[in-house]
Amino acid sequence: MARQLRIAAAQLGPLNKTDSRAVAVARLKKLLKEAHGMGAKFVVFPELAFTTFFPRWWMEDQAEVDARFFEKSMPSPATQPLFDEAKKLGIGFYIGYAELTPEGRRFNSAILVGPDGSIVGKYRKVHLPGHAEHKPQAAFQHLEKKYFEVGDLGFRVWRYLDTITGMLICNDRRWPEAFRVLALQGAEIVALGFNTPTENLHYPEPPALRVHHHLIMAQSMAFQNATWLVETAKAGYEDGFRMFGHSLIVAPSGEIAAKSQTEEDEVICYNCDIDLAANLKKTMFNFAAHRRPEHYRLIVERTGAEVTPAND
Ligand code: CDV
Repeated sequence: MARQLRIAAAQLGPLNKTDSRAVAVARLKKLLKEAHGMGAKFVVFPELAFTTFFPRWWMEDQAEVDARFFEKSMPSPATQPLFDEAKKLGIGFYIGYAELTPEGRRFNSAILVGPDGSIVGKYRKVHLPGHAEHKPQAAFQHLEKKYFEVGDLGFRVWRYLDTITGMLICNDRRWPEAFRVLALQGAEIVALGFNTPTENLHYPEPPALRVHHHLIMAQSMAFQNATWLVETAKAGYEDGFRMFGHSLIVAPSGEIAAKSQTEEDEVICYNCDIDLAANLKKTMFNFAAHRRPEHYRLIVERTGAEVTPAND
């Protein structure tokens, strides 16, 4: 019998600098209840879902940054109500947060939580975009390289709700290598939260083109890896800085099954046939039959592009 899982993407509208954890958790709980009312069994929340997207600000007092934006434990007294609600409803979720470890290390992390409220898996973001130095001339900063270390847990999948589920975070969605490593471990669902500014920090770019790239990447990554892909935004004007929405549920066929319509709190939901990719995995994307890793060595041996023409 085909496996069906009703999955929701629970998009968050803006969370401003002044919004407390209690405000964020109350909104997340409301979205969780809404998703449950729509029949969802698994809810994907955004990246850094408990606070504003703080890497847009240069801040020098690290102790204050830690206190305001990082979680020293998960769940914590402030975030526990979300876990309690999920357990009460019997619903699993993915959520992103800023993690401060007992050793004082900082990561942009996401966790997979089971319907019993227990943490099943953790992922720490590998592809950190932006810069580490202050750019005072820029309209806003993107300081993920200042505030976080590169994730040290690799790209993993977990047995979860009768599926094989992997996690990624935001900028990872631009790197085919990340998806392929999950697909090589049998990923059937990839859950991903994001915060993507509508404006390009580096050069002028039409907002519609940025959304276009978001859509084509999601569709191609899902298809080429024969997985369901759930991407959930934090969107809207946070303290005046806009981020686009377009939360998505994409089928292994590469078709968009559901898409958000607003830049506010919004739940989208889809009945995902987890076995939909079976034929694709047996034919076109039968990795065992068709992949040629002996010709892919540069992928792991070389980081930046070098011009090395065969006829030099
Ligand atoms: N939070 C992110 O990783 N944002 C990046 C932006 C900076 C391009 C993204 O890939 O959406």
